[in-house]
Amino acid sequence: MQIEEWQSYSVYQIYPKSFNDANGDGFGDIEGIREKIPYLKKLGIEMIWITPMQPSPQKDNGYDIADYCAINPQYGTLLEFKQLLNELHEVGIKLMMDVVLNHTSTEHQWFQAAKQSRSNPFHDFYIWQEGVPGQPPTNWESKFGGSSWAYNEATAEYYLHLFDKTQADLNWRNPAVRSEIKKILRFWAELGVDGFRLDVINLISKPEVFLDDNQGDGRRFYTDGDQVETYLKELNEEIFRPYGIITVGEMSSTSMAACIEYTKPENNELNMTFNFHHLKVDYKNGDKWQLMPMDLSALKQLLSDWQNGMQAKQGWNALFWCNHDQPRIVSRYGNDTDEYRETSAKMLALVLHGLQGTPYLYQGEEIGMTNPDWRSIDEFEDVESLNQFKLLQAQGRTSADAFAAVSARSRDNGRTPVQWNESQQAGFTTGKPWLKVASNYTKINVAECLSRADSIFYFYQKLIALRKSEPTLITGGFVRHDQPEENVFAYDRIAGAEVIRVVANFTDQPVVFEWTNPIHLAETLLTNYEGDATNYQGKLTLRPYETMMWKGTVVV
Ligand code: TEU
Repeated sequence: MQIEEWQSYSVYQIYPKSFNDANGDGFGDIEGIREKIPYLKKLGIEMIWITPMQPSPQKDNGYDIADYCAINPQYGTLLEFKQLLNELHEVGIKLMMDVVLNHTSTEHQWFQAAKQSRSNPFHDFYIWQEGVPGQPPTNWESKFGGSSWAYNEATAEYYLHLFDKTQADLNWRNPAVRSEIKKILRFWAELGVDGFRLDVINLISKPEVFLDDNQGDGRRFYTDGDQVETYLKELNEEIFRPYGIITVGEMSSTSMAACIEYTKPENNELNMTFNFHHLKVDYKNGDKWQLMPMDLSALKQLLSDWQNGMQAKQGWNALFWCNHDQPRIVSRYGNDTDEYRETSAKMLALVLHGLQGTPYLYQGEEIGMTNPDWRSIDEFEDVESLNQFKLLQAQGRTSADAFAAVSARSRDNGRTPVQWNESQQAGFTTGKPWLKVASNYTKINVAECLSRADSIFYFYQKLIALRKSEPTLITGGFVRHDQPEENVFAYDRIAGAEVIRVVANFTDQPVVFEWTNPIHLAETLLTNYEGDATNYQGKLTLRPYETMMWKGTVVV
C-alpha cells in the first residue's frame, strides 16, 4: 500500500466556544487558540479541525452559518484567523475548517431573500414544498425533534430543515447554489487552510419527489442520495485537488458501501469519512434517548467489520470516540470513577489508535474529561437537548426520566469548557462561561496532567508518536482475534512478517485471556499498567481495563 502523507496524521478537534477564552467574555476565541499552540505541538498532532467560526446566531453553536466568508466577532477577526493559520503553519500544524454546506442559518441573506416571494432569485436556493398550514408536506422528522418542515407565510409554502428550523436545507440541484458553494470553498482555500471537514455531507442530495416515510423518520429518502457522489466529484475536481485540500466527510446514518465509494482513491471524492455506528451500541432499540449499557460484542463487531470492509476496498476511516456531538467516552464506554478513569481512558485511546484510519482526538479527551454532573435542565444550552426534554415528556416519560436521558445523552456533555487548571472556571475564562464547567476540574485538568509522566496526556502523546515510528499502524491489515473472552477486544495489524498486537480488557474485573495465533513478541510498545509483558506467550490475566500494544513477528 502506498502511504499518502495525510494518512499518518493525527488530528485534534477544537470546539472554539469551549476551548480557551482569552478576553474574558465567557466564550472561547481565536486568541485563546493561539495561546495554546505550544500545547498542541507538545501533544504531537499534525492537524487541528476547528468547528465553525463564521457569523452565526448560534442556535446550533455555529452550525447555523449566516455569512460563510467571515469570522464571528465573538471569536475575533479574519486577520486574527490568518495570524492563527500562519502561526500554526510555522510550527508545522495544519488547519482543517469545518464547512456546513447542507444548510444555512435562516438569517443568511440568501434565505432572507428566498422567503420573500416565489419569484425571488434566491428562492430556488432552498427546498420548498406546498402544503396546507398545519399539515407539513411529509411526515419527515427533524434530527433535533419535531417536523422537518417549517411554514413560510409569505410564499405559502414549507421549507425543509433536517436540523433546527433555523437551519434551512440548501437546494444542491440548483447549479447557482453549487457555484456559490465553490466560491466559498475557494475563498478559504486561497487563504491557506489545509483541510475541510464537510458537515453532514451525505445529506445534500434530496429526492425530486417528497413522499411520506411509512417505515421511519424520512432519512432513507435523503441519506446517501443519488447525487452525493456527483457533487463531491465536482468539488474535488475544482477545489480539493487543485488546492491540495485534505477532506473528511461527516456521514450521518450512512452505510459502509457508501463510505467506500466516497473514499476510495480512484473515485476522487473525499479522503476519509466519519460514521457513527460504533457510537450507537448503547442506544436501546437504536433510540438515542433510551438508555442501556453498551453492548461490547456489537462494538467489537462493528469496529472489525468497518476495518475489514473499508480496507478490502481501499476506503479510509476517520477514527474517533469523542466529538462535540457525543458524551465523553470515558463516562460512556469506560469507567469515570476515581479508581478507573485514567486506566480506562488509556485503554480506549489505545484500542482506537491501533486501528487503521486517521485518529481524531477531541479537546479534553487527552486529559480524560468526563460528562459533567448535571443538576437541572436549565444548565443545558443545546437545542437538541432542550427540544428532546420537552418531546420525551410529551411522549409520556416522567420529567425525572427525561432528565436522566438528556443528562446521559446530551451533546452538551462534550461541550463543557476545557479544564486547563484548578483556578476558577478551570482557567477557561476569567468571566462567566457560556456553559458550565464540570465540577471535577480541580482534579481533572491539563496542568495536573502535564505535571505527571504517567498521565493520559502523555499516553496520547506516545500513541501519536507511534503512528510515525510504526508504519504497520498505517498500512497493516486488520485481523480480529477469535477469543472466547467476551470482555476482551484483541486484534492484530499485520504488514509482511511484522505484527502489532492490541489486547484490551473492557471491564473492571480481571479476565484470563488466551490467544491461539502465536507471534514472536519482540517489544511492548505501550501499556497502561507498569511493566513489560513480552514474556507472555499465549495466556495472561488482564487486570481491570488493562491494555497492551506489542510488536512482534509472525510465527512461521
Ligand atoms: O452533526 C450531524 C448529526 O447528524 C449528528 O451528530 C447530530 O448531532 C445528531 O444526529 C443529533 O442526534 C453535525 C454537527 O456535527 C452538529 O453539531 C450539527 O448540529 C449538525 O451537523 C447540523 O449542522
